[in-house]
Amino acid sequence: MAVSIQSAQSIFSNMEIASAVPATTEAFYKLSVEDQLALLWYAYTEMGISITPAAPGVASMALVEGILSEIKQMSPAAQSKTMFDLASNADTTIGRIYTSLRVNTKLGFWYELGQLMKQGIVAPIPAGYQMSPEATTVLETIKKLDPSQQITVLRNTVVNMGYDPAFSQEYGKRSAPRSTPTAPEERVKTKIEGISEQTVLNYIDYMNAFDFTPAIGLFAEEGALQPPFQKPIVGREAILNYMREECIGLKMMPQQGVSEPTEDGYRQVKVTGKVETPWFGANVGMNIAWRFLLDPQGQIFFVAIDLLASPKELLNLIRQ
Ligand code: EQ3
Repeated sequence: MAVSIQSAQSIFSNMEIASAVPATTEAFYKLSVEDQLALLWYAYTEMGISITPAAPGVASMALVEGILSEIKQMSPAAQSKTMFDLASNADTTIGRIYTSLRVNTKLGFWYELGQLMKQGIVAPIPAGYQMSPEATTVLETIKKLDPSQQITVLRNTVVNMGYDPAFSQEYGKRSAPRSTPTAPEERVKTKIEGISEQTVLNYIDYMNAFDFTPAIGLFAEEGALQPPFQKPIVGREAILNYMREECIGLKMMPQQGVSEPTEDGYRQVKVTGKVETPWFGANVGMNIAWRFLLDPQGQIFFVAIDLLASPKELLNLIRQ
């Protein structure tokens, strides 16, 4: 059988991924927009994981200063309506600006709004707001998730706000700005127990240095990268845009792996380890698996990144 992206998706599929994340996200979207906003507020204030203050450095906040000061000057009712419009994907000027922002800037925008809500400058969730029983159930579910799953739910809801959320997912359609890679003397060479494939080691090193152009050179021309709970992003240009958009500030700490030949000279490699986001730093180490399929030239034909259900999955390196 010829190797395809579809067939590659099932390599090392005998692992438990954090499927509570898409299930909870789906339940979240069934709620009313008022409930969604209130739930996010309670989740954010009650989960007890704090956002790293250094994180706004990864977001181009200059782009949102204008909208933030506009919101600050609005009446409380207009402030609430602005948040409602963003969460309900309404076609407004702010909604359109928001959609054009990079992921980290969207997160930074809400981080700032959250701060302003805490300070009473932006309208809080109305005192005495009663969430529906459905929303209370979703909130309780979120509270029981592990921190990496909680922040993934939070992130996904924020990223999908604004007008025409489908647009921001099309990584091939717009070019993201370049980042400044880490200086060569500051880079650290990755070692992964059980892994000697240079392509995989280089992938981690380039990603940790935010050096995305050589990282993309490790991929086959029509190679694909599949982020957690998403469809594969296909082709070097689209993957490069995705990396520039989503990977700034990530710290990848692979720990161990396994590698074996498959059909037609391909090789499948599974690596497990931790990833930290710039927003939560070492407070939330996400348990991750990378499933690589390398082509006969040693290029990345496919890599899936999965959020694991529990730390015990880090040791699941069974070849399948
Ligand atoms: C103000 C408040 C609370 C209430 C209001 O009513 C509504 C809203 C929206 C509010 C504000 C919410 C806020 C401030 C939310 C902030 C959320 C944040 C900062 C979430 C950040 C999450 C980051 C995550 C989950 C990052 C995960 C990254 C991973 C797994 C990276 C994996 C990758 C690897 C390892 C690769 O090799 C390739 C790339 C890829 C990115 C896939």
